Amino acid sequence: MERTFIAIKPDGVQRGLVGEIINRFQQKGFILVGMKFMQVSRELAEEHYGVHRDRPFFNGLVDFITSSPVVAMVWEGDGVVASARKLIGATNPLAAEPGTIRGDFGANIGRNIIHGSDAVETAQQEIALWFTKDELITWQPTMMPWVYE
Ligand code: D4T
Repeated sequence: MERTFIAIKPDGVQRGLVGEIINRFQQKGFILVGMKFMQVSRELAEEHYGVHRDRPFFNGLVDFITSSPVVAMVWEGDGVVASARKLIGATNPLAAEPGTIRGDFGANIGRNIIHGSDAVETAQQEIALWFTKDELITWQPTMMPWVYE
């Protein structure tokens, strides 16, 4: 089944939104397969956001992601990559729909609470960057027949 990489950014952790965010993914029916609370190194942050290296906000973004702990997670489910992006909402929280995580809790693009992989291939790269294989657990929640036909 498909997997995606999700990170609750320093602002989401500092604002006490960890439980709320995990709840939304659980209630949707996705399966948690990996999770860790971590202080991100500059090296990891620069690699994760490498695609933005030449953008004006890059240094500020790396400063922000390394400024305070994050919760890194891997979630599994049919279509989880695209669906997680919908649960998260638009990059700019001011444009994100109410009902999405950013729409409900954010007010600034530089403090947008959560990251989610933008494509299946990116998800595979990000999962490999943030997690070792033995940190991911393949398991079958007993609720599965009640979520999937
Ligand atoms: P992430 O990658 O954090 O999930 O965000 P998105 O996938 O929704 O958006 P992105 O890659 O375009 O941006 C990465 C990250 O940079 C911050 N950012 C972005 C910023 O501070 N200023 C900006 O102008 C942009 C475009 C927010 C998210």
